[in-house]
Amino acid sequence: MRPGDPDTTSGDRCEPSGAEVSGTPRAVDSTPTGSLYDGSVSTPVVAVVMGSDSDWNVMAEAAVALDEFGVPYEVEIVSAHRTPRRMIEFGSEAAGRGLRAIIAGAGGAAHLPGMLASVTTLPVIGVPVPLKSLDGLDSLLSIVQMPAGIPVATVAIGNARNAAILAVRMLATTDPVLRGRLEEFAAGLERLVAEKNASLRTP
Ligand code: RP5
Repeated sequence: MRPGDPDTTSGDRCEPSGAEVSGTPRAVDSTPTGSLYDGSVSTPVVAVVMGSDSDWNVMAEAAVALDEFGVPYEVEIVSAHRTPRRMIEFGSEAAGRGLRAIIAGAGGAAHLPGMLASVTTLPVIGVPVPLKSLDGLDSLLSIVQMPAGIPVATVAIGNARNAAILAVRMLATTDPVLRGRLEEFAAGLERLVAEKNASLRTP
């Protein structure tokens, strides 16, 4: 399954609350060659997984950001409750398949990120997906309150884009080209704030 494939019409999802405001800088591609992320390698290094296709309207933002940074990824529905055996298989095999980070989104009784973290040594980034009831607070608490020893890095409710950027930061610790893209991205954020200040001061 790739971005755009899942049917996002089902479920009782709220609109994504963590979506970035328009005008947020996008990563700029000025890639020198010689990087894992120069476009020559398409083997996924990040998995974007979610409990249901109804999570895709939130999780798609992670895919968009990974595309911006030129990071290959895979997308799959893996449900902690509906496909528990597949979830264990997926988590157990993830590191061996060459993945370096897992972004896991789920809503409500959001056990997927934590359960994946329990069967892999890879970093797991959890995205609390907001449902209609409780505005995602249930999802957030389900993901963030992990027991000692089994961490899940939890981003804000609905903020799958930040999950992807965090994954890119993890990968960039061993890839200077990716680090360069992050620096350009951060510079873009600074420029954006400067532009907003300028327009505020313009009568
Ligand atoms: C969770 O249950 C999923 O992550 C999803 O957010 C929620 C509802 O799933 P659907 O009933 O919309 O398939 O496991």
